[in-house]
Amino acid sequence: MSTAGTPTTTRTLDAAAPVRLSSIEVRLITLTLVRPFETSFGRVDARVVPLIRMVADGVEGWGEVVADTQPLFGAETITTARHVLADCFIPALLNRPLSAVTDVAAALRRFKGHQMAKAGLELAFMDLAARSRGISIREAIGGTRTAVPVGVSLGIEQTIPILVDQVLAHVAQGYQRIKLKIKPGWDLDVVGAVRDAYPKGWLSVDANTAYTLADTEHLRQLDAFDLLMIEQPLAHDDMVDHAALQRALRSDICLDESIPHARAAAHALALGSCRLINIKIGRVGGYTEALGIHDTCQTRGVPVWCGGMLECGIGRAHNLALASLPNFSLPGDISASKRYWHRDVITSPFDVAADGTVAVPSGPGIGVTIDHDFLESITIDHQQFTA
Ligand code: NPG
Repeated sequence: MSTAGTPTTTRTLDAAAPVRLSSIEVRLITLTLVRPFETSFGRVDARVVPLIRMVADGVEGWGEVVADTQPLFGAETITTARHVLADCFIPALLNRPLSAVTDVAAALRRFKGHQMAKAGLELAFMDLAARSRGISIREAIGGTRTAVPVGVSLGIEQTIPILVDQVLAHVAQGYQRIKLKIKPGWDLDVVGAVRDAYPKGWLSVDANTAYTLADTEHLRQLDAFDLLMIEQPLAHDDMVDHAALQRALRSDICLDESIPHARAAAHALALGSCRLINIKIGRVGGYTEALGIHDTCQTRGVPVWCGGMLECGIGRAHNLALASLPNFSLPGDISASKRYWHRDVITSPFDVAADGTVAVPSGPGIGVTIDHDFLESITIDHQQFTA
């Protein structure tokens, strides 16, 4: 399943010519989820989404910041992102030449943390750079797939029968993998009932840090369900306990929250803390680190897959471009637009084909057209920074 070996892909991460950004905008939009989404750390009904738009020489680029209003998945929030963008990161990017997305990473490297805010800028720059060359981000980063295999992540429900109905409905739509959110009190019975209803397909669970090493014996019972993986069972900043747990489990552990950058990925694999890694471009600060994690894993024969953060069409278009890379060999959390939103911010919403794949946009940059009228109608704040 993995695509082991040294990456051989050619990448074009630079713009057609060195870029001097004339403006960077931070826009906040609101979107209400079609169905509330509950994880071990809470329930989401709606998102406020910070979007980034960059302009240089008449070419624009769009990015999305995946921070939430509360620091529950990670330490960042929309408020902290707006602060570091306005007061630290954007001033560091304006009025200097930037040739490639790696220059954006380099200009921001001295600032600690705040990967989600940094990612918004890297994403917008990558879109702009690829558009300036008239190529898609998929082509720019050396993606080899034109459609990527996808799964769906199903939240905690009121009852097990409601969840089982959700599972069967999404299997019928073609999704190649079902991921269940688990937490203490919503785990073994739930996974058992879903396994009975969906005996053969790819099934995984995601605990979002809800357990401790003291739960090892409990978690070992998940081995009976032939899971594709157990995602992030222990603390967000842990690797040592995960290594002990991985030794005790037959199931593969996949790390998410514990991997904020490529160095952490290398450490986790060296320690045996996991056998799989989920890459979220927003969690790791953007393309530079996401590509680094991809390559680190590929070199070691470790498959990766693309995580999701309930992105709107802009962030999801970036996810699709990233997931076109060869070592993304497991289905990603990249569902159809209609699973999240009544109306997406792009003119052609993403859909899942009957074979359980989503097409990677082929137009320049992220390859989607933004629905500007709709975007304006859901905008709640707009800041513009000029050179
Ligand atoms: O399809 O975008 C999606 C959601 C996938 O389960 C998903 N994301 O922990 O991975 C996660 C979870 C999440 C969602 C985390 C929102 C944080 C915010």
